[in-house]
Amino acid sequence: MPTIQNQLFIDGRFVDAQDGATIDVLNPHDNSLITRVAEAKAADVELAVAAAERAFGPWSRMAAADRGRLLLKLADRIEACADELAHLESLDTGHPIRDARHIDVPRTAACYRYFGGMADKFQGSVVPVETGFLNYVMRSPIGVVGQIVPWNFPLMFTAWKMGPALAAGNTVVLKPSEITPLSTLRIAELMAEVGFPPGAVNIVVGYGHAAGQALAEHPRVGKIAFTGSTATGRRVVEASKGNLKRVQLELGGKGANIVFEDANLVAAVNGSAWAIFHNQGQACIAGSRLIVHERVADEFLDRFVGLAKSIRLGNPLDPDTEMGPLTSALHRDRVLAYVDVAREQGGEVLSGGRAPDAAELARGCYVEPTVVRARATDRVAQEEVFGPFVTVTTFKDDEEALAIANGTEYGLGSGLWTRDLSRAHRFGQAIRAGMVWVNSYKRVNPGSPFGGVGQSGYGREMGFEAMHDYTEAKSIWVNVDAVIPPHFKR
Ligand code: TXE
Repeated sequence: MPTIQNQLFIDGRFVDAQDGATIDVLNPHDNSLITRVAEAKAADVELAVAAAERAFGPWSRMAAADRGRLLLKLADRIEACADELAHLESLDTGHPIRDARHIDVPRTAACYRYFGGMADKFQGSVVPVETGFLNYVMRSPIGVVGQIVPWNFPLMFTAWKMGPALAAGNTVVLKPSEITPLSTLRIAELMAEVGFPPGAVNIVVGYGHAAGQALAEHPRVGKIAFTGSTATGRRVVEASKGNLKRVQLELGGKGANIVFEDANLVAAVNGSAWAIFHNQGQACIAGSRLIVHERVADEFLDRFVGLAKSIRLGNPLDPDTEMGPLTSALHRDRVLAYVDVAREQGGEVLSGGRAPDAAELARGCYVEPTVVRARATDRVAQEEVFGPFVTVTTFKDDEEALAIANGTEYGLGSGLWTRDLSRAHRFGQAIRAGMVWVNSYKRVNPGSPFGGVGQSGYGREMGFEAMHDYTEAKSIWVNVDAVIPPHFKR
């Protein structure tokens, strides 16, 4: 069994909430209680911010290479605990254990390692200004940053947020989702073990309306980085305005995934199934809108629906399981309600659309892989369902494909399948999105910027972009040997 931490992590110590409140953490496989975790409210967030403020001076002045070394040590420690962390993530979120072990944990370690290496390589610049002056631009940390993480990829998303923030010299108060706090608390424990100083990282588990709101409003938090729904993102922007804190938003998506008539259909079918059904479709970049050329639609759908029906649902801790439960019962109900919405608007359910029959899954949050034929303007093709639910729409020509792809308010991830090189580049540039994958889908790497446009948010995680987003440019002018005549002559 993995180590389960169930207290808040403030100033280098695990502590109860000041009012003793707790949150039940459930296993989505059967809705049984895993543990009760301390619930932070505004007073606990205040303690965490104060600890992060005290830690900021020493942490930001520490040699960048030393901050980097701690992140590298953390990456090593995560790899040493890979089985345990995978188990914990799988138990808490419902990720199939094979994915948690071979995707979430390695990507988490890789992210901390990338930013550990980045810490002493991210640098400012010298500007060639007028004679007699030296002007250099430093990248200074912002200070205390607040980070709010959702429940779909807790282990990975905390790495995406904490890695660059810490490498750049900020201190962190992070609020995991109240639904899935366990891997984040374990990471905090590993951080303490490898030598992160008290206060550099603080974890306040709590509800959005209380702890999340307090963090977003906090007058001494310099930046808030948020991943979650577009509606909550708007509330975060509203809450942040008191001290004009910087805001970075990674919000919803409605990923277009276009299959052209010249695509390698075998690759397109497999890639499209990964695009939507990995993590039960609970991914902001999920390829949730399949847009298929009408000439290949029948053959494509025949194979794709066959594959969807064959996916093995089961207890996420079983190594043979390919798809686990959704992460909460509330969310399962939300996803299943969209099946009715699809039918009401004339959509045709080609597979799934219901909870599985198997008795051993009856108490869990399971939904069968669901494929729905819908029009591009239907609600299910416009709103983020965030489940194993994909709409299929056909098109006649490139112009129509692009109009459908760009026909939502979102702009996060999207993919296209074609053998035509110039079309691949043309669409890569024309699709309104933060990321486009050609003959592939959902590739991420700590070096490559991740984020969206439109209602998918702004700012970028990972890569140099993230380091920019976690620092301020500070311009310093030094008069080396300039003689400046007096401006006001007396
Ligand atoms: O998200 P919320 P929910 C989308 C997806 C899903 C929908 C609703 O479509 O169906 O959102 O999920 C914290 N101030 N995504 O309701 O509310 C909350 O505690 C500050 C997309 O779970 O956005 C949690 O830590 N924080 C997505 C985090 O926000 C607040 C990931 C996300 O919760 C808050 C998850 C408040 N007022 C859902 N209210 C993605 N982009 O990957 C809540 N929170």
